[in-house]
Amino acid sequence: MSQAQAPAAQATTPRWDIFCSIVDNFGDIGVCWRLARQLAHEHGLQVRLWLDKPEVARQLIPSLNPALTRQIPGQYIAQVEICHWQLAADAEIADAEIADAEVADAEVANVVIEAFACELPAAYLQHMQGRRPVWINLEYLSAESWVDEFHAGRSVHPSTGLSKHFFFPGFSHHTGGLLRESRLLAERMAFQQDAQLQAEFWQQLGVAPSLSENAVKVSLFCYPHAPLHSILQAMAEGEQEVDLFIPAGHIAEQTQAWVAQQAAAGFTAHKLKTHIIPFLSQPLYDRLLWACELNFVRGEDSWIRAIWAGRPLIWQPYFQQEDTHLEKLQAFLQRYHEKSSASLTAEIMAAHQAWNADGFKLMASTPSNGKPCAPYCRNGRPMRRLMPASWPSKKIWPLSW
Ligand code: TRH
Repeated sequence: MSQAQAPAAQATTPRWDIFCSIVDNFGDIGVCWRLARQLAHEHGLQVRLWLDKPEVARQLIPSLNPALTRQIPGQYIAQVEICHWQLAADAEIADAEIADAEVADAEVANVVIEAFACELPAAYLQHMQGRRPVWINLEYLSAESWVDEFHAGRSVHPSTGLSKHFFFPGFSHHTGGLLRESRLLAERMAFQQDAQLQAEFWQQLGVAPSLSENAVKVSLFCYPHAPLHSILQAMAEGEQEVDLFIPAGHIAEQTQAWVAQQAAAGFTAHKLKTHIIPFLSQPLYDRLLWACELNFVRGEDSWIRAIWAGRPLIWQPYFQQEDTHLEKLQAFLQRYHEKSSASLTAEIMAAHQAWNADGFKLMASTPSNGKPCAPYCRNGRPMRRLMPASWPSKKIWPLSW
């Protein structure tokens, strides 16, 4: 089947629409794209993924047409129909109303997923009144215990009377759980037990000839405010050889600059070898996590993939106001180390604190023009992600609109 073709679907096959607004980074689209594929492949559903920034999504979905139009049908990739929509609430978009009208031409699905409270297009919402689909808001992941109480909560929309159900992913039986493909662990184990598969993987990345047998392999994916120089310095000065793999992006550039600085200062005979690799597809990124002995991950999706890799990890949560991210970090580490010895737990906690602490100081600072630091603001206003209007604090449940 060509990628552009729709998979043969029975008229009775339920259709699910997923609406994703890419606010920043890759987590929104990373989770939605993974979910869309899983619903289509493993559950045989007709899935349509609505996204608003094809040029960003393309990093994760390389065959996506960057000039994706707002037409229906959209582009079929991996059995998922991908369509373009634009956020009506975004003041930058002058033709938001037109976008709404086009979205409304689509038949409303049986199940509508609003990812991360992105707000459905007004016209689509209006059409939902007739069809009354199941409406689910997919929430952010947290290991905090309050999530148990709020998973599967419901809220009635004031003007349409439609119920919106809240799905909280999480780590306990009282939450929605975590996304994991049914064959993932078997594939991971096969890969980790097969030296040949791993050798082929390193070859594919183009780094095989420069790898050292004695080196520990580490992958690094983090936010720009992480204490990057400290970790590079520590690895360079340590006794253990390290092969460090950094996917292309801001951190890769900072690392290259650091390496150049070190070389200029004549400090080259150290234990750290850095490898800048391409930004990988999601399946290849999984392999990187499986192949490394330690993974630095961030946000939401790479964090979970590192857990599924079954290798030690250092997590950098997405920065949030009022240090909410620190509470998330603490909650996760407590859960993750429930069965670890006290000394191991203390060491892992200390490592996470060190990795996250410098960044926190930086983020608390404000540049001289008085505006909050990028990338946590857009157009001079704080991002919705950090200050959701309907959700002033994590403990206030948006049961009223
Ligand atoms: O990009 P992120 O920082 O996304 C974040 C978080 O999701 C956060 O919760 C959210 O509020 C914020 O975005 C807006 O980190 P995350 O979640 O790990 O997403 C990265 C995605 O990119 C993930 O699907 C893994 C994928 N990835 C690749 O496919 N290839 C790569 O080479 C790398 C480094 C990542």
